[in-house]
Parts: sequence; structure tokens; C-alpha cells
Amino acid sequence: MTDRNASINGLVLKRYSGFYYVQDPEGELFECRLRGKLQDDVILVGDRVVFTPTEKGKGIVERVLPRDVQLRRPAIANVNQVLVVMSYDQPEPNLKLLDRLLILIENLKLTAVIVLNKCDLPGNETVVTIKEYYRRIGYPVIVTSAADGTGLQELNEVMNDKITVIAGPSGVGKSSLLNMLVPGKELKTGQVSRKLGRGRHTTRHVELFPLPSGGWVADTPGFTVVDNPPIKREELAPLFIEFAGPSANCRFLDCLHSGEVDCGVKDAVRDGTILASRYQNYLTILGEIIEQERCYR
Ligand SMILES: Nc1nc2c(ncn2[C@@H]2O[C@H](COP(=O)(O)OP(=O)(O)OP(=O)(O)O)[C@@H](O)[C@H]2O)c(=O)[nH]1
Ligand SMILES: [Mg+2]
Ligand SMILES: [Zn+2]
Repeated sequence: MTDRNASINGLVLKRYSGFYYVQDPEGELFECRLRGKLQDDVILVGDRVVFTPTEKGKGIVERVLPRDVQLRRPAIANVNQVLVVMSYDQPEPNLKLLDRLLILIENLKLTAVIVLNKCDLPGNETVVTIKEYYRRIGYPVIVTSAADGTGLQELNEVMNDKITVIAGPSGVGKSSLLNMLVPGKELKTGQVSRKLGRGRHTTRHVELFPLPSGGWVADTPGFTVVDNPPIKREELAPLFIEFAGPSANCRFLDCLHSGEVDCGVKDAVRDGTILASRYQNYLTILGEIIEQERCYR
């Protein structure tokens, strides 16, 4: 079918009780229904669509344009990058979760940006490790405070013209950062429970918020565990981006950097080039993936 003259391209920002909210290139929002033949489950937040404006502020979605990538949790299409937020304290940064999130992002071939929020609080040595080591291996690390505004300009700049998802454990300040970046959008934030040191799960539905300086951003609920990427054992090491150089020195081409002799990765761990916790997390996840392979056989 050829699109009617009046049809224009738009981006789906949210879905709410049967309506899709579609933003046109000028930034105007349209409350849309789907053209009858379209099934409800073909459209995700983040999809680019062709739609026909009808009366003021309303429209009909005609078709969905091809998708680049699709995240499952949260279900968002066409994501460019993920901000992995950790905090200086309350809760303390968690390197296990950080590494698990980073490999998921690498596996999806998305850009990962690490955000260290709550820099108004004192941080421990893990904060220093993130700033030094993760920066050195190539991840941008942005230091912020939603409380005093530190780093928000820099954060704004990395999100320019991109679709960004904010991920990380509960209570690190994801929603608080978003509230600072998107004026007039008060997202629910939760007090960190003093006893547990983690926040309540306060963030639920999926929505892209337009940023004043260009780009869109989605909040996610905090989590403490994530699934492994659906990969084979030999596909894991390349997701630990700094293993690439040292693995050129492994004696075996198919070295998994665990029990093998003459392993460049293990040498690099021994001489301190590779962070011990990165290697430990690699071994743990490798073990889990091998275990999964056994279950599927
Ligand atoms: N000191 C300080 N506190 C902050 C900062 N950012 C957020 N907080 C507080 O941390 C608590 C949790 O913030 P949220 O924004 O709800 O955290 P979240 O990551 O969205 O949590 P979930 O939605 O549960 O995943 C709130 O009490 C915030 O006021 C910050 O930069 N500094
Ligand atoms: Mg939140
Ligand atoms: Zn090796």
C-alpha cells in the first residue's frame, strides 16, 4: 500500500490503555490508534512508524518501520545505548552486576556508558576502581549527583539524539537523574530502605521521555540479578572487551582462559593488567553458560 500524502513518520513514546503516543519530527505528540489490520503486538515503544494525523492531536498508525534492535526487558525498540547507573553509596557499587550488565550490552552491540551517581556522598575503593579501570578499558564513566547537579550537563551530551535506556540496581538514583534531565516530568522516586540499603521498586511502565536537547530516554525498574546472554561458551570472552589484546598470546586458538596452559588472559590477570574481579566474574559466568549448554543437550 502507498502511504497517503498526509502520512508522516513518528516515534512511539508510550502505550497507554489502547492508545499509542507518537511524536512527530517537530516534537508534537499524537494519540494514535492502529489501522484495523495491524495487530496490537507488532508495535513497541521506540518503534518508528508511519502515521496519519486525523483531528487535532490524534492519528492512526499505518505501519511499523524496520527495527534495529529490540530489548526484551524493558521492551523497547531501536535503543542506541544503555546507561549503567551505580552509586557512590546507598547502595554501594556492585561489580558483579556491573560486569553482567556490560556483557549483555556488548552482546546486543549497544553502547554502554557507566554513570556513578550520588557523588555528593563519600565513596569506597570500588568507586575508584570503576573510575580508573573501567575508564582505562574503554567505557565512558560519568560522575553525577542528582542531589547537587554535578555531571548532568555531561550526561545530557552523551544522550543527544540517541535512544537511551537507564539501567542499574534499585535505589541508585535512576529516576532522580531522569527527573533532573526531563523538566516537568516528576517520576516516582523511592527512599532507600535503611535496613536493606536498597530502594523500593518504584519504576514500572515503559515510556520514552524526549530530552530538551534532543534524544529520548527510558527509565527502568532496578534489579539485582540479570540473565546471561544466550551465547555459547566461546562467545563470552569477546564480551569482556579488554580480554581481546591479551588473548592474542594464548597458546590455543580456542582457549577459554580457564584451565589451559600458556594463557595470555591469565598472564594479564597475574600481572595486574586485567582486574581480578573481572576475571573472576568471567569464570563464574563461563561456568553458568557451560551448565546451561548441558541442560539443553
Ligand atoms: N545523596 C544523594 N541521594 C540521591 C541522589 N540521587 C538519588 N538519591 C536518593 O536515592 C533514593 C533512590 O532514588 P531513585 O531515583 O528512586 O532510585 P532508582 O534508581 O530510580 O530506584 P528504583 O526505581 O527502585 O530502581 C531517593 O531517596 C533519592 O532521593 C544523589 O545524587 N545523591
Ligand atoms: Mg526508579
Ligand atoms: Zn587464554
